[in-house]
Amino acid sequence: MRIDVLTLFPEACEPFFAASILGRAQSGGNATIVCHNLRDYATDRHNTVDDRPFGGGPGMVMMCGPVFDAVDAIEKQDERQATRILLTPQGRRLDQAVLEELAGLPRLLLIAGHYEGFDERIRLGLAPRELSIGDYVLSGGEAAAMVVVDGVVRLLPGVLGDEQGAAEDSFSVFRGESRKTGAATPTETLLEYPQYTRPRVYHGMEVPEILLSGDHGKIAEWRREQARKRTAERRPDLLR
Ligand code: 6GU
Repeated sequence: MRIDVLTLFPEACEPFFAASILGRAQSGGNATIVCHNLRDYATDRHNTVDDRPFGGGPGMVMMCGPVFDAVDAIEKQDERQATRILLTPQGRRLDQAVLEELAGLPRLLLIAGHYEGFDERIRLGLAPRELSIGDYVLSGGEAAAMVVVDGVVRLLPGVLGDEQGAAEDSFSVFRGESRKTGAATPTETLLEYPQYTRPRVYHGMEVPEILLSGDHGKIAEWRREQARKRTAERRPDLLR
């Protein structure tokens, strides 16, 4: 998959994309992530990308020209059809199902805005999908773009070492063929079960005996019970 990120702050995004799983996904050939500076597509000598709103009011508005020109130039850099995504608090709220859908596409072009908003003709002319990462306001779309890229790339085949690595995350759907649980039960969305590693006792707190038993059937059953209990306590809304 190729992901382009159009932003006023590529220097804020690039180190994030170079680290950890995302860095490895790129060096392993699973993903190509390219940041583009919107200011490079400004057409005046001050490199202006925003202007005051017609009709008055506070703040500045992202101008059409630089965004349209950038999208045009970036899309020509690769033959794959790019799915355009505008990051905005007005967009569809991101969830795991959206990430899974995006992970199946060949190419994404994320557009991170700043200032009070985008000239409405960016929406009308470029017809992007619009995504929000939650019901709160950030000063710009960069953090949201990083969230989307992270959430998508870790789902690409071969990115997580263990093929099933993402299958039992919180918010992933438990599937009948699940290797970790081995259980053939109907699909459900649960928070993840509690995990433990060495030492067996820490500050007087012990690892549950069942996890040391070696009985993988019993362990799978315990984990599913714990996941259900945790989900019921913390996120009853997920239990339909
Ligand atoms: Cl995508 N952008 C901004 N500026 N604020 C947000 C957001 C996006 N999602 C939640 N808040």
